[in-house]
Amino acid sequence: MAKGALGLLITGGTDNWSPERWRERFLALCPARKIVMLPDASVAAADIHYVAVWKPKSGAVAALPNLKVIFNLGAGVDAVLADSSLPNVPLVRVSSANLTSRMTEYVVMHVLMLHRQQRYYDAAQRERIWNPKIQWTASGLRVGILGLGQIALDSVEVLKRLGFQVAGWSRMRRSIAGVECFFGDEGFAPFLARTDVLVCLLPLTPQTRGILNRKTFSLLARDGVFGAPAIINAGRGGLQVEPDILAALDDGTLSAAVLDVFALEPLPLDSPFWSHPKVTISPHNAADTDADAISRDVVAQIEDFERGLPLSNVVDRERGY
Ligand code: NDP
Ligand code: OXD
Repeated sequence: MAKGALGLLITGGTDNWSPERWRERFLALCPARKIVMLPDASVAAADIHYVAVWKPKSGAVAALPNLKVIFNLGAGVDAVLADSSLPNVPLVRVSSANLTSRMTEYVVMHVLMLHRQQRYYDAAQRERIWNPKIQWTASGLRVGILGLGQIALDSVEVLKRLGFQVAGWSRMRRSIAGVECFFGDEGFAPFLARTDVLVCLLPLTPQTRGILNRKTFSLLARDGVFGAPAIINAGRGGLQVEPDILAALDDGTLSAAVLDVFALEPLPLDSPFWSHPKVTISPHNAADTDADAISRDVVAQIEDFERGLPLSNVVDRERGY
C-alpha cells in the first residue's frame, strides 16, 4: 500500500529555508513517500496524510480530508493556530536541544551586553574615549524571565551559573532550585517589582498578546544598577506593544530594549527601532533552526506514528502552546 504523502506549506525563507530545499531534504530522507509542495494538482488531496508547515496561508490545511498530523517547522505555533479552519489533528512543534542552546546563547549574550555596558564601550571606542565605568557584579543584577518553558529553563541555568539573581514567571506553579518562581496573574506584579532585566520567552497566545506594554514596564524595579530597567524580547513580536516601548525608552521608564521579533517582519525600513540609540535589534534569528535535524525528526515521528507509537512535542491546542 502507498505511504501517505507529505505536503509542504512553507511561506518565505531563502537558501536553507526555501520550500524547495525542504522538499529536497524530505525526499532524501524518505524516497518511498510522495513529497509535494502544496497546492499540487498531481496529487489527490485525500492522499496527503501529513503536512510540514511554516506560516501556512489561512485555510490551506483545511482542504485535506485525510490529514493525520501537522508538523510545525519551528517552536512557536502562533501562526498555525491563527487559522480558525485548522483541522482537529495533532499539531507537533519543534523542541530540540539545538534550538534551545542557540536561544540560550542569545539571551545570555544580551544580558551580559547590558550588564557589562558593552554598548557604551562600543560608542566610546568609536570616539577614542578611555573611560572605564563602574563594574558591578552579576549578583547585583536581577534578571526576570517571562515563561519557564523548554527554552527559558536552559537560559536560567546558565544565568544562575554566572551569578545573576534569576526569577521566572509561568502560567502554572513551578519550582526550580535557586530561582524565585512566580506564576499566574497574582505573581505578575511581584515578579516585575524585583526585575531589572526582563527577558521575554513566552509563546504568543490570546493571553500573552501585548504583555510587554506600558503598564508592565511601569511595574519593573527602578532601584537597580541601571537606574531604569531593560527588556529583551525573543518570543514573538505580538507580545510587545511597540509604541509603548518607544515611549518608555524616550521618557526613561526603560533604559534599553533588545528585540529579535517584531509585529511586522521584516521590520519596515521606516521603523524608528532601526536607529533608536537605546534599541538593539536582530532579524528574528535569536535561534536559527537546524533544518536537517528538524526534517529527520519529522520523518522519524511519521514512521513512529505509523507503527502506532505516540507523537512527541504535541501542542495543547486549548492552551495555545
Ligand atoms: P514552551 O511551550 O516550552 O514554554 C512556554 C512557557 O510560557 C511555559 O513556561 C508557560 O507556562 C509559559 N506561559 C505560556 N502562557 C503563559 C501565560 N499566559 N502566563 C504565564 N506563563 C505562560 O515554549 P518554548 O520555551 O519552547 O518557546 C517559547 C517561545 O519562544 C516560542 O513559543 C516561540 O514563540 C519563541 N521562539 C523564538 C525563537 C526566535 O528565534 N526568536 C526561536 C524559538 C522559539 P507553564 O510552564 O505554566 O506552562
Ligand atoms: C521558532 C522561531 O518558533 O524560529 O522556532 O521563531
